Amino acid sequence: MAEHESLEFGKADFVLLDNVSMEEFMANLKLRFEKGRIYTYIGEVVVSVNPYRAMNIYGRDVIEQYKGRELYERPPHLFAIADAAYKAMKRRNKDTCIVISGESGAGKTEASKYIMQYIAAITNPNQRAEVERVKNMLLKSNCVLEAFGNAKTNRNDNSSRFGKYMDINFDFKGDPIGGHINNYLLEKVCIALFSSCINDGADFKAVADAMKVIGFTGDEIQTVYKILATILHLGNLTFGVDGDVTLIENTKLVSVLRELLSTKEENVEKALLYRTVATGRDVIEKQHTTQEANYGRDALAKAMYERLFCWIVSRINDVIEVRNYDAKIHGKNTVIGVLDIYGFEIFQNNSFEQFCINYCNEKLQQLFIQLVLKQEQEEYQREGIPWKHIDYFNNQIIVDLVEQQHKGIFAVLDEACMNVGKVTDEVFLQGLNTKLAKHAHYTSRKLSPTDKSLEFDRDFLSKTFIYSGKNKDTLFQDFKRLLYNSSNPVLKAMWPEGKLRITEVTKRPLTAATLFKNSMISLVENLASKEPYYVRCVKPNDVKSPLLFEHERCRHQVEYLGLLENVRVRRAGFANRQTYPRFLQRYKMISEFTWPNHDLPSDKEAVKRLLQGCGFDHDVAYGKTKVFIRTPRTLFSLEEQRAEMVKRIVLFLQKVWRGTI
Ligand code: AOV
Ligand code: MG
Repeated sequence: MAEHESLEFGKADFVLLDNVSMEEFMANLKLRFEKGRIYTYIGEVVVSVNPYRAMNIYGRDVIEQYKGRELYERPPHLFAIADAAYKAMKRRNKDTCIVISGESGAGKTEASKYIMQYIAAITNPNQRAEVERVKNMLLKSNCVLEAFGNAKTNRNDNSSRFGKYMDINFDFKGDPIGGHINNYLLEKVCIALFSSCINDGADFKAVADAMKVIGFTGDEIQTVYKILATILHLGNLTFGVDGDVTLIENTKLVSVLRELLSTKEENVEKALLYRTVATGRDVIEKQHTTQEANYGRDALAKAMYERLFCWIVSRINDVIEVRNYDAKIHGKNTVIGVLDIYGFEIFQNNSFEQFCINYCNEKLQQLFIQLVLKQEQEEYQREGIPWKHIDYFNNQIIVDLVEQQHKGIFAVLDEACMNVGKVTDEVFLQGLNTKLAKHAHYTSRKLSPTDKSLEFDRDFLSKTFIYSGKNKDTLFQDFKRLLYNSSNPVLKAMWPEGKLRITEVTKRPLTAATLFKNSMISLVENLASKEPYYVRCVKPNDVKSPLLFEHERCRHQVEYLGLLENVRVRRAGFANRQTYPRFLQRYKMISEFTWPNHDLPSDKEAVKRLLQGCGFDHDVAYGKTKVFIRTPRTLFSLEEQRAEMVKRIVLFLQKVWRGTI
C-alpha cells in the first residue's frame, strides 16, 4: 500500500478508505483527479482516470523512480504495474499479462503505450543491437497499426477499431527478443478514415516510413497505397439500369480500378456486375440487380480493408516473431502480454460491431471476476480462513446470454443465417423471442421487422440492431477470384482462397459471430494461463475536459467495473499467500526456531513460530495448506531480513573457506 503520499491528495489505495462505500470511493476518486493524481490502487490493480491533458509524469526521471521498486514504495502509477509484471516474469519465470479495460475514450490505448515505453526503457542495459532492433520494431508497429486501425468516433478522436493483444517475449536476461500480435475484429465501416489519411500526405509519409523501418518492401508499400485508393474509388462507383441490364455509370473508374488492381478491365467489370453460381452441375453467370451490385461493391471495399489490416499484422509478426531461439542454451523464454481492446461503447444506433465489442468487454469483466473476486473468495473458503462472503454482480449470465450453445444470441443468429431465404432477420427475432423469452435480463421483445432492436436491462445490449447480413461471409467469390488473379503478387498473396473454382466452394464458411466468439474464448484462455495485472480506466466526462468530473458518469463506470467489490475483497483479503513448505524454504534462515531445520510437529507449526518470533503474527492467517499475509509491508520486511541473513551467511562461509574461522 502506498502510504507515503500526503493525504491532501486523497488515499493512494482505495483499500485505505475509512469506510468502503460508494460515496467514499467516489469522493476519493474525484479528489485525486482534481489534484492531478490520476492513478490510484486497489491493491495491485491500478485505477486510472483520463486526465485529458498532457501530464508530466512519464519522463525518463519518473521511469528511473519506478525501476525495480516494489509497488507500494512509490505513488500509484502505470509504471509500477508494468514493473510488477516484469519483476514477476523475471524473478519467478512466470508469463504475465497486463489487461487494460474501460469504456471507449477512457485511456486504454494511451496506457498501453506508456507501459510498452516503460518496458522498452528498463530493458537491455547492455544495449545489445539485436534487442534494440526488436524494441524499435515493437514500438514502431504500434504507429502503423494505429494508422490503419484507429478512427474518430463520437466518443474518442483516436478510437481503436480493433482489439490488440501483444505478446512480448523475453530471454533469460529479461530482454525483449521478439513478439507477436493478435488482432480482433476490425470494424469494417471506418473506411472514411482514409480520405483524410491519403489527403494528408505528411501523415501518411510518417506511416510509410515506419513501415519501411519494420521491413515492408517498396512494392508492398505501393500495394498498400493502391488498395487504399481502390477502396476510395469504390466509394464513388455507382450503378444504373438500362431496361433490365445493370450497368456501371462512371465507366472511367473501371480502368482506374484495373490499373490499381493489376487485372484485366473486363474482369473488373464482370466481377462488379455478375456472380457465378453453381446450380447442380451447371455453372452460370447471374447478373446482379443494382441493389446487389451496390451491396457487392461495399462488401468488396470492406473486405479489402479488413484483409489489408490482417495482412499488415501478419507482416509485422513475420518480422518480430522470435527466431533462432534455442531454449536449451538460453533457458525458457517468458512472456508479458499487453491487452488493449476497443472499449465498451453505445451510440445512438448500435450494430453488430458494437454488439461484439461490448460482448468482448463483458468477457473480460468475467475474467476479472473469476480471477480477482471469485477465486479469491473460494481460496479463503477452501483454506478455512474466516471469511464473510462478499456479494457482487456476476456477469456470467450476460456472457452466457451471448455465447451459450443453442440458445445464446450468437447461436440464434447463426441459425437464422442458415436460412437460405430472405427472411433471416425475422427468423432471428422470432428465435430470440422463443429462446430467450424467460431470460432474466431480456425485458422486451420486438417482432416488427422494421424494429430490430433488442431490449435488455444490461447497458451493452440496449438499442442494439443486429442485422444478420453482417454475420455472413458477404464477399462474392467472384471478387476473391478477381484479386487472386491480379498480376500484383502482393495483392494476389492476400487472397489465396480466390484460387478455388466455384464448384469447389461448397463448405459454408464460419459466421462472423462464431469466429469472433471463438477468438474471444481463446483470448480469455490465454490470459487466464498467465499471471494477470489490471489497469481499470475511467472516463471522467464526455466532453474531453481536463477539469470536469461528471459524478454520475464515473459512478456508473465504477459500478460496471465492479471496483467497490474489488476493494471489499481486497480489504478483507491478503496480499500474499504461500504454502508452508515454500514459505519455510524461503524464510527459514531468519529464525532460530527454523534454521537450519525445525523440530516442530509440522511445517505449519514452524511457520507460526517463525512469524510469532518476528512479531508479524497479527498480520497473518494460517490456512490448511498456506499461510496468508495481509499487507505487503510484512512481506517486504521478511524479504529484507532474508537478504540480510543471506549476506551474513555468505560472509560466514567465506571466512570458513579462507580458514579464518
Ligand atoms: P481508449 O483506447 O480507452 O478508447 P485512448 O487511450 O485513445 O482511449 O484515450 C483517448 C484520449 O484521451 C487520448 O487521445 C488522449 O487525448 C486522452 N488521454 C488518455 N490517456 C491520457 C493520459 N494518460 N494523458 C493524457 N491524455 C490522455 V477506444 O480505443 O475508443 O476504447 O475503442
Ligand atoms: Mg483504444
